[in-house]
Amino acid sequence: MINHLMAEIRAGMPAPERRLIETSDGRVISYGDMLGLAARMARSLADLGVEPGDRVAAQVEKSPEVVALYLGCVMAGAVYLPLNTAYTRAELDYFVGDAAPRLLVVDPGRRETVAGIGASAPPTIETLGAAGDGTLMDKAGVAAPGFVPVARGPDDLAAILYTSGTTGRSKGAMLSHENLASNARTLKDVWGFSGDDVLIHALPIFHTHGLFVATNTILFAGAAMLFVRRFDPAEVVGLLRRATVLMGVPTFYTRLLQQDGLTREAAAGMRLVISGSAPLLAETHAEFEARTGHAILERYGMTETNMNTSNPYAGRRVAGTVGLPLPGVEVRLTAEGRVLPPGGIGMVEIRGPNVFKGYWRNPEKTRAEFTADGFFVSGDLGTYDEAGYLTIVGRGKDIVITGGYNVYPKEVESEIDALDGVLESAVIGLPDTDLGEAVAAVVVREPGAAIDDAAIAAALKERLAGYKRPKRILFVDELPRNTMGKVQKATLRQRFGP
Ligand code: MCA
Ligand code: AMP
Repeated sequence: MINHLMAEIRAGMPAPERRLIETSDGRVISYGDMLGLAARMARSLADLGVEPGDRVAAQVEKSPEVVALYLGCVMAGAVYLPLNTAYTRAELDYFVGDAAPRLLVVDPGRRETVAGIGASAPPTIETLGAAGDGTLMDKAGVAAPGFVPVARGPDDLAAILYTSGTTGRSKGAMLSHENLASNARTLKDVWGFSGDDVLIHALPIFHTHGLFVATNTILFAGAAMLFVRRFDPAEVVGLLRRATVLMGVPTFYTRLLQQDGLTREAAAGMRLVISGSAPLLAETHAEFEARTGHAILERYGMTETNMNTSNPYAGRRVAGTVGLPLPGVEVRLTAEGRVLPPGGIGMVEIRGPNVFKGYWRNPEKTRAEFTADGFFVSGDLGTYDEAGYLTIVGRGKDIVITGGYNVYPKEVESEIDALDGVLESAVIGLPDTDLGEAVAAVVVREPGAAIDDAAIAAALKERLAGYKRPKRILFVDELPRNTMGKVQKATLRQRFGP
């Protein structure tokens, strides 16, 4: 048996000397370099005792070496578990406890922060730095070359990505080799990728967007990426002349529009500009087209499903919609158990080779989010028109999407409620021109308590990644509730919104 995902990446691979990644400081990593380093990473993982099926968690800064670690895990038959670099130690404790990784790879600067982690089943800890340094790189540097990829079938796991989900704590979405391969294959075809493409890659590589939609699609096409470590609008504008494709979250586009250098001329060599992860305002779409001549192609996906729908590459791109189902992906809308015709508003449900294998060690939650006929219940509300274009009109799940990151209000509320002086809180998303939505907390103090916003903000800093922390903390005497006792978040959004 072959290694399903690696075999397909190899099949699309151009000559080994062709460029895969170029970094902002001019470092070039060819396909040959990448596969060679990935094989030595795989050998190092095996030497460290990582066996097929073991989880390898990584909280590391973006660099080409991280791509080699990801591919090394795939080659070794391990399950890659990338973690947001913004997570605090308290957040890491949860992920390590839940996923029980065999190995945890962190930035050298965070080595001390993770000391003693995973008390009941401590992982081995190695380091990997953005400058290509760290103990794992030392090991890979002297590892024997020519690792033969471990046999893995289409249904074997390649990755677990944690998602905020609809209820409860963050859950690990189990993604198989074929989940990832089928989506990369489809996106390469429908978006017309070839070996001549050059993608501006300014996204983080610990989420679906930057890792699978961007990196896997490029690998399948044998194309190249200009790696920008953190999105910097001026740098991205400067790179447009050397690139053919840009992928980003809506905040990228609103920030790019503030750059004088964003002109028709600067973007003349581009063939495609893609947005996803959060709703793109029709107004941003129109402004971007007026400035550059490019109609942004919006698509829709989830951690659990990779990509589901996309506006067409050749054909009408309709602003405000997320386009048509991708080939091989079934998308339907339901309400009260009935499948809806065009025009109705209902729950978006998805079935196809892209849909994940379930939540890690959580069969009950997995069962609860699939229908009897195998559709995944997305938690998004949508409607589609006669031509089949889907529009996401809202979310059935209580979630805030800020700058493309999802924040689960319950998690933030639990942290705030645990503070002395706080009786209860409600976390909501308020419209924000830069981030789409900004996290806000509405807090009720305990009688007589004097806790203020600065004290709450300081306490949360220890516990929550920055993007989850409220941009505004507001105080009220009591939270509005309906007759069932449920907090009326819509009322709060109205009261504190613009
Ligand atoms: C950073 N901060 C944020 C965000 N990012 N606050 C709210 N929302 C955010 N998204 C906070 C930091 O904690 C910090 O706060 C302050 O803002 C400045 O941090 P900095 O790192 O300088 O921020 P930035 O460089 O301006 O980042 C904004 C960004 C970034 C470029 C929009 O968040 C980003 O790259 N987002 C992309 C997310 C993404 O890849 N999503 C895909 C998920 P303090 O000063 O208090 O410390 S995959 C997905 O959704 C699905 C499957 C799909 O369809 O793709
Ligand atoms: P996550 O899997 O947690 O990264 O986020 C997936 C969620 O992001 C989806 O369920 C949608 O709510 C949202 N999303 C992704 N792409 C879009 C889009 N183009 N328009 C609106 N919402 C989107």
